[in-house]
Amino acid sequence: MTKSQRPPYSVRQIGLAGLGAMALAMVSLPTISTAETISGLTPAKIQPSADHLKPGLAVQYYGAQFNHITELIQWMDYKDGWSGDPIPMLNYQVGAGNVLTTSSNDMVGADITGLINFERSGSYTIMVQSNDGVRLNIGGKMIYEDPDVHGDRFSDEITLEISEPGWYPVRVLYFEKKNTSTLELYWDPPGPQEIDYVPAEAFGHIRK
Ligand SMILES: [Ca+2]
Repeated sequence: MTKSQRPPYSVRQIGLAGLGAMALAMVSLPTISTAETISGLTPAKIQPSADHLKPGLAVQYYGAQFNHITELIQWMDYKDGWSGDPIPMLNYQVGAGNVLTTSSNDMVGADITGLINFERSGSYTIMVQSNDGVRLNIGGKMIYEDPDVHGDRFSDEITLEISEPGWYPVRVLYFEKKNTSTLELYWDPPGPQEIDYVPAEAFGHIRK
């Protein structure tokens, strides 16, 4: 650290009690960290017409115990999953209840695929809450991952710079190991809306 980069105070000036108070103040504030900005997302090559689009996201399920998203990916390489009922929107915070559209409450892996509609260009702030592991890809970019076993946990705010309106490919890899499960995707689109779940009408998939 050079002299010019030194913070304008020292531990000795604040005192350890002061540092403790600062830490407490940080804990009690909402966890809004410096937003990461991601641009260069690629829309779907062929924009689907409304009559080709089925509601919600398609999902392939895998019944096994995973501890990390990479374990799910390896498992998917040599095991066939089964097609589940489409996922209307990502608003699952179900406690110990069934995971997504399965009738299982534990040991579920999910490969969720489809399209998400960014109706306007501009900045979309998104947030993910997960329990357990998740990896989110949109428009060919990895947007977020929290890949291991954990209780309900939010991402930071992530800003997507969308330069071209339209449908973008989305893929969510997710697993629930045991106990409670959560998978939520929120956004704050450009314009007057506030942050809320990405609505069902913004998701679609092409039937395979
Ligand atoms: Ca869990």
